[in-house]
Amino acid sequence: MTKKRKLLVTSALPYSNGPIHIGHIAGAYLPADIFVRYHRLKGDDVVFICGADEHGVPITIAARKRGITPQQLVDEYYVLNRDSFAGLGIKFDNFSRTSLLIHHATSQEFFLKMHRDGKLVSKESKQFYDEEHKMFLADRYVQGTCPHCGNTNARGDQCEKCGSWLDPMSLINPRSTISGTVPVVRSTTHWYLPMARFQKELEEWLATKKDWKDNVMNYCGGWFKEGLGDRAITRDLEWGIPVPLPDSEGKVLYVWFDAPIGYISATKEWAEKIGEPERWKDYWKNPECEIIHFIGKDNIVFHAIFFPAVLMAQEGYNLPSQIPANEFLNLEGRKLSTSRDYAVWVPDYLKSFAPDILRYTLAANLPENKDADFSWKMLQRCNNDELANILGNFINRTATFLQKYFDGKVPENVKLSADDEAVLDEMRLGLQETGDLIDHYKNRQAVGRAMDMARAANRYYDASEPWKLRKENMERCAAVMYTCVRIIRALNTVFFPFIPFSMEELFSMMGFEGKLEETPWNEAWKLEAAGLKINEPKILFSKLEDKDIEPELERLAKAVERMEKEEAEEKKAADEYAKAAEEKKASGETPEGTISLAKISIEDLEKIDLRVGRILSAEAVPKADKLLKLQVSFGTEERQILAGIALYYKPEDVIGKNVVAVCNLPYRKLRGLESQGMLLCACTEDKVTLLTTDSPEVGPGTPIQ
Ligand code: B3M
Ligand code: ZN
Repeated sequence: MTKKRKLLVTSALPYSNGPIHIGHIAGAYLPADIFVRYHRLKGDDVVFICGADEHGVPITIAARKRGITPQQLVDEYYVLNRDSFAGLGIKFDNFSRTSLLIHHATSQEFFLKMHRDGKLVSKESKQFYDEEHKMFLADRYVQGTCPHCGNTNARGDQCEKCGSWLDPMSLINPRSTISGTVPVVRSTTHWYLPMARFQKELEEWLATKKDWKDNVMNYCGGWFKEGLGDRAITRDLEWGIPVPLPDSEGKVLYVWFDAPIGYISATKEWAEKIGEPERWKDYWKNPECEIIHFIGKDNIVFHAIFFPAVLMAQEGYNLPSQIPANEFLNLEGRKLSTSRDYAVWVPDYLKSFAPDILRYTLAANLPENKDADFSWKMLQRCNNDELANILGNFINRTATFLQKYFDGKVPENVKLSADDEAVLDEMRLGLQETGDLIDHYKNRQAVGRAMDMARAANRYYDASEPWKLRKENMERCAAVMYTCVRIIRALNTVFFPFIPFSMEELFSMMGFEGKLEETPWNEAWKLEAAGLKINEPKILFSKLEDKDIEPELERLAKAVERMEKEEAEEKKAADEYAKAAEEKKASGETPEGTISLAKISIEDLEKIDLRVGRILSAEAVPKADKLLKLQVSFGTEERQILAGIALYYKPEDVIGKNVVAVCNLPYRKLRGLESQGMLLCACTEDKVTLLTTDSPEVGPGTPIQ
């Protein structure tokens, strides 16, 4: 008898700002549910935890767009998403919420312990601020023109067009995506977790994980190589868990700090619900328990590095035993896009189709080791060619035959032949091998192995020819039909983790005894069936016609049309930008002494952010005789500017001068040094003169109009 395992299984907490789609299901929910159902049948002690992630900026923005409060928004999605999971048979022991008091208290406790133990540092930084909405802007809420490729919709953290990583301050014409206004720069102070202090312990711990997936290990290796930095764990926002320290008004815990702690508070809530409030410790603080986080690959760093560091900074908590992270699921050959409504949403799906078809199709095509593709044709094929034609066919032919010729009663006192024994042995082996595959997060193979059992069952049926035996050898016929029911009993169990709804139906149709959910996995092939009376056979899987999936294909085709149009528009804008830059370069400079005839609009002029700056320091740049490296203050901010004036000015000549700078040019590199602006100079053939002002009223940062 193998030892029973104690497992705490979690699925990533979905954000409560939108419905669930098939990409979510394939990433973190279906694989976890299959795993949990299997381990329950094995007799292991499993608690399956999830909950809604109800904090974070996207939630406040979505609520604002709809003109409702964040609480109203998360209340709505809590119900919708909980029901989507239930509708698909993803059966958590608790689907909690991070807006609950128990979660706020637990997260604050974690923060306070780290603060008390001196594990946190506070730092001041500069960030864009939206004056209209009175909020600091996370990098991705600033948009502007990419300084590298001219994409006019580059986000502050990254340009999706050219892939460059950006500093939001380097965007040309930055604008707040929330209000559309031009953000200002402000300083703010936050608490950081200095991850470098945990790096050694994390690396040593991860080095012991020999059976973790490559994607997880590779990502972690990459981050370690780069070196872990400080991570801010607080934010300036109104919605979230308040920082539990004096003078922290308007500051909340960063959503990625509190969300993983949600696994713990959700377990606490579960323990309270079952009336054993201390039971959560049996999973989180008992080293015998294995904690398994099912997630999508975009969440790896938070589960394999960040959250473990937070746990290390507490006391006596278990670290995860496994993080089976999945890759992404594409749809009909394209990336899913929630903002462009290119997805299959679970509530929509459930209106027209049975949950098991999606569960089966996704399980058979999970993005376990590489991105995978889902298509409606694939769903139709999985249903028609496999569920209906193989599994359903075997069940159906057995049940109708029994009904017709045995009055629905499973024969008793039969004598099994070597062939009967052999097929039952294949069921034994199939259960064992399918189980091992599930246990090793190989669901694609596991589904295939289970379907092979159904194929073997059909082969056995065909080879035994019960329709002939009925006339020639009734005794053999009875033995074959008895064996077929035993096979169905095994298939019933082996398919239960994948397609639980149909298997529940099958179980009651066959009149099996006990409870399907309590069948011991390893024994399902040897359970007695003689004498059972089966109920009226019914078709478990009906065929999907082309017309059933056509509306779905049409909807996606429309979304593709929309996306292609938008992409073309973005490309056009970028091309125009590139062309304009090219022309500017080709036209050369206006000859000295003549005033340019080309007119620009007042709007063009207003685009240039000219400001007074004070030169704080200056030094020569080695091996660049024309350049001076200057530190220039603009009041709220300091910048490094490289100016081509070294032939005319010595560093000490310019320190303390108030100059005029163009502040919204893209940052650029000169001799490997970044220049974050350009100083205005009067240029003649033999001299470059810095424009300065000595008016006492104009301090650094004053705009010039
Ligand atoms: N809500 C991100 C996501 O849904 C995030 C997961 C939290 S897990 C602690 O992808
Ligand atoms: Zn770019």
